[in-house]
Amino acid sequence: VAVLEELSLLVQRGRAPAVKDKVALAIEEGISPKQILEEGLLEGMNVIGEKFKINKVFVPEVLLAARALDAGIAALKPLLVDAGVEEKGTVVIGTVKGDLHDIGKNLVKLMLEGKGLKVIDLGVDVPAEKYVAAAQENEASIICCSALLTTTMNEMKRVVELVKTSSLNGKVKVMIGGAPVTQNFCETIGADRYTPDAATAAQVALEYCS
Ligand code: B1M
Repeated sequence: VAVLEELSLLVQRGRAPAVKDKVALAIEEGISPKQILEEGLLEGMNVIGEKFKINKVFVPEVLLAARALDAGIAALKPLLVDAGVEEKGTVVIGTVKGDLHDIGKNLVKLMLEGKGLKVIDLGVDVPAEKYVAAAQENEASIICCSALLTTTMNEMKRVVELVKTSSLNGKVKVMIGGAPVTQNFCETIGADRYTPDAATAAQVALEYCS
């Protein structure tokens, strides 16, 4: 679909206001929010990710693309989140210590809210202790950890260990995700669940809460 290709290109070029307008146009054309997100917005960021890997683009371009992606996601938000749904449970979410990537985490947060779950967002660079303290304070049922770097994903192991040795043991599920995270890694560190994308994470979280 032409409008999705244009959207992907606008994300790659970091054109935040134009991305916002194009999302509105795609909605008007009747394209589903899922398609706009996956085949337009995220596709654009995938291309940038590949170019970043081979040094064809650098941090400033990636930051501009990230800002444009955020603008697009914000424009989609009303379609992804049902207003006024009753809260079904509480989830603590954050990107692990040492890691500043937050686009995936924000997307998971949006989808969780869309399922009627209350989300406590701890932001980025979150140490294991902070997840546990927040889950205790807010009587959360789930901790969601995001990591985008192979060097930071090991912090998830610390979260799992800390939960197991705290009052949360057996009460709180630890869910993990992010580009370098795998099912195998999940089993190795003893986390409760790995999900590959935001929509699946929200679905699983809802099942845990009901
Ligand atoms: Co960085 N970066 N980055 N980066 N960056 C990656 C991750 C990298 C793969 C790029 C590459 O080399 N190809 C690479 C990591 C290599 C590795 O560890 N194996 C990398 C690197 C090296 C770095 C720096 C070290 C670069 C440098 O400074 N030299 C640096 C590290 C900073 C730090 O964190 N300490 C860095 C910095 C940055 C920016 C600041 C420029 C920017 C982040 C901006 C921001 O987040 N606000 C950035 C970006 C944007 C990327 C890429 C290009 C895109 C990531 C992204 O947002 N994708 C990325 C390349 C790539 O991933 N292909 C890259 C879109 C997002 C929606 O996807 O986060 O995967 P993702 O989320 C998915 C799923 O993974 C899942 O749901 C989402 C989709 O539905 N999911 C979860 C995510 N979290 C979940 C949690 C769950 C469940 C599912 O909980 C239950």
